[in-house]
Amino acid sequence: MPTDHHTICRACHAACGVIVAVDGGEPVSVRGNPDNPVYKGFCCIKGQNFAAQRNSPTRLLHSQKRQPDGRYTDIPAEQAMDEIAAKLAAIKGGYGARAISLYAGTFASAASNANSPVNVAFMKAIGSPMGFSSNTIDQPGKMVAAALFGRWMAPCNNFADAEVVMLIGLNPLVAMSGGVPHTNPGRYLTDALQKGLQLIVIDPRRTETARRASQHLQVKPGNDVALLAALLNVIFSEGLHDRAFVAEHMQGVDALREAVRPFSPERVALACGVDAQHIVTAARTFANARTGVATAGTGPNMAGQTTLLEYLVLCLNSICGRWQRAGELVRNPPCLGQAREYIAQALPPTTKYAYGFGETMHARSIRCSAAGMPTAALADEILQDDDTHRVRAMISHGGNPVAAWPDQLKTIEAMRKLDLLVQIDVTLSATAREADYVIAVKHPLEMAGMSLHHEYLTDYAPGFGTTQAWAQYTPAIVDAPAGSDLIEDWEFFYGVAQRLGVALKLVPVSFGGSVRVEPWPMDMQHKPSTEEIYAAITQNSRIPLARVKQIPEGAVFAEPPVHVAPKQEGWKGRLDAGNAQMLADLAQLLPAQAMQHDPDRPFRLISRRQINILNSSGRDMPGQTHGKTYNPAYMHPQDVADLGLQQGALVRIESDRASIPAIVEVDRNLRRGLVSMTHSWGGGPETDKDVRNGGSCTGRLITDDADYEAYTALPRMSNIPVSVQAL
Ligand SMILES: Nc1nc2c(c(=O)[nH]1)N[C@H]1C(S)=C(S)[C@@H](COP(=O)(O)OP(=O)(O)OC[C@H]3O[C@@H](n4cnc5c(=O)[nH]c(N)nc54)[C@H](O)[C@@H]3O)O[C@H]1N2
Ligand SMILES: Nc1nc2c(c(=O)[nH]1)N[C@H]1C(S)=C(S)[C@@H](COP(=O)(O)OP(=O)(O)OC[C@H]3O[C@@H](n4cnc5c(=O)[nH]c(N)nc54)[C@H](O)[C@@H]3O)O[C@H]1N2
Ligand code: SF4
Ligand SMILES: [Mo]
Repeated sequence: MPTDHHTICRACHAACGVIVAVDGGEPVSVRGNPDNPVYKGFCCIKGQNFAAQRNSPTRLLHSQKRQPDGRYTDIPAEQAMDEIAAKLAAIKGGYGARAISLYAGTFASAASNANSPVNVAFMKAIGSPMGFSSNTIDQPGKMVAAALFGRWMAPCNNFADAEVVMLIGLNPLVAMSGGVPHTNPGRYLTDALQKGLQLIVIDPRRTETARRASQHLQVKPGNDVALLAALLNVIFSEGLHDRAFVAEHMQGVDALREAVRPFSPERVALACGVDAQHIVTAARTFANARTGVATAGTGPNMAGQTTLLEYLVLCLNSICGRWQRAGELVRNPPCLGQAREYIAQALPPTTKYAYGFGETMHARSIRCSAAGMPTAALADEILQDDDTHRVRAMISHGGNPVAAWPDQLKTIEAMRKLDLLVQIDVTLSATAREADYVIAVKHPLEMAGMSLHHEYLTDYAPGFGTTQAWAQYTPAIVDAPAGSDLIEDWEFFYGVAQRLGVALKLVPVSFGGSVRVEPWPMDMQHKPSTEEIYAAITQNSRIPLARVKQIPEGAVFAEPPVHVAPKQEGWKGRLDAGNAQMLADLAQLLPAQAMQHDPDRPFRLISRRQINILNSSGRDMPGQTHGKTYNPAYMHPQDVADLGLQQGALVRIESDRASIPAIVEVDRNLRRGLVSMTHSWGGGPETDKDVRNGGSCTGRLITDDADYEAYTALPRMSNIPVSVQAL
């Protein structure tokens, strides 16, 4: 008879509280918990396959070592750590610690909250500044813009209180990421619409979310900065902004007003391919509501100017006063994160730490930004000719560079040039197939877990996070499979540090500043437990971990209620809407605005996500793919017909950088002239012949060193000019 256990799904960052049925020590199924007051029974198709992922025949049960002939053989984890430590010591001795890099991807933080703090401590202990993450190939402008703009010391209007929500290129009903609470977005959106929420969606595709919008601007991609400037222009010229908030808490607003003046709705409407009146209506709807929030997603962030885009989003929210004021209830304070004081006042910009500080990359002379080291420049750092300075080793932790980094061909070349590539993974992923060692790690169901990563979402940007203070802890639900040799991810970093003779100190996790812990020196003689790491990183939490542990199904920790305190006397901090660099970038935009149509590259490839797959994970799960083992190239039916093609046709999609094979599928919800595809499918070019059984990698179409953002090195990863030809 199966027994039910409460746990946290960690198949993505949403941390849903779910129920797993266990039979004979094996997880058999996962379902939502209808009694969960926040997730309300939610469990998406990926979550429903969480047990199947644990039991998957494609899962690695032993670490792997690549042999000279390219085959992989099992290697005991302890021996792998011995050999890797010896190689890292030699590289560090010969070329310095900077030659050793870390790349932390999606599952470095999603699988268990114990892992990231230890990998960060590891890099610090060996003395290498070359720690990278997927954050800088995502929406890095969010952090850079916040540093340039300043931060309100209380949350933005919560979704639960919002009269209007503006979503600029994000699709929460599929991504469970932001814009609508990730804790069951369909349900929250339905309830809010019933209560009268005005939903404005700006997206070239009539997405699942756009279909429920009060207003959908089906724009051409890549014009969102201009569109935001036009929205600001309308709001200023019609005097719809929150004058009192602007006067008391902002500076630079006159400069912003001047800078957006040339962006008339008519002019921008032409570039966006929408009706000018619709832009005016969107601006009025947003500004006239009493509460609300505007949020941008990956689509527009990847279309060229992530920082300027996010800066204007902050300007839009702020001139409309979309921040919580003194006396208001904070609905979603941290639980396992540190208690903090919310105050109705502005922290001034920290421009010095926005971009251009810290370690310099040889490639393109780009430096660290508030979003971290620029991942898109790491391949060049590995490939550079200067033999004494190049990066020679990389530990890739829970990410998949070959599938996810921009410029796949260069990435593969870089992976092959490394003296040492270690991939920490649960399966033989595309990057694992290039690695010298693959460290096989436990599945989340085999590890204790906390919902801390769901709290990080709240801190990510305005419009992210949920409506209640939710927290959950789960013990490991099952053991690792019999006969396996698996470790937790953090144990790898700890084990290698021990062998290198360096001491690890857990440093504050600073994702949006949610968790501040006292540095905690790890005992390097006697290995601490995961529980001790959890205790250390939650040492100043608002709700003691011990209390959260008492309620296995998780709970809302609303008591004592947290309110926003009034502005402190004499406080001078202001949000800066007049950053000179940002406004100069905006001025530059005008001449380039109407991007020329190129007859050789008549289509634009844009990004999207699919509900059943998370980036590159899950493509080997029959319960998730239901036989569709590729990522279609979605196009408007008329475009397909004009090319003389049909649904299911095999085509070559070519950019200025490279080409990929793909399978066409019609999508009536798209604008014409677009190809809409999910990313991170497919392997290298050698897998192209099997596109129907593995898909194709849009990252190969991206150039990482020609068209990139100056502050974060984020290349243009969406709105890529391409051609489409029958194959
Ligand atoms: N062209 C294009 N490229 C993109 C994007 C795009 O929209 N278009 N999006 C970008 C974005 S937003 C992001 S965040 C990045 C993502 O970039 P990455 O994080 O590098 O890519 P993922 O595919 O999420 O990699 C997850 C890896 O973790 C492994 N894994 C799965 N479960 C576990 C586990 O429990 N433990 C461990 N240790 N590993 C596990 C998977 O097998 C896989 O190898 O991609 C970016 N790349
Ligand atoms: N099921 C599932 N969930 C996921 C992921 C996944 O792979 N699968 N990935 C996770 C990750 S890593 C992230 S970062 C989040 C991302 O979450 P989101 O940012 O919500 O990602 P998408 O669902 O791809 O939505 C991007 C939207 O931008 C639109 N778009 C493309 N180009 C433009 C443009 O130039 N302008 C405008 N206005 N819109 C444009 C696309 O049509 C698409 O609808 O999702 C996370 N959640
Ligand atoms: S949204 Fe994410 S956490 Fe929730 S069930 Fe789906 S995969 Fe799991
Ligand atoms: Mo992402």
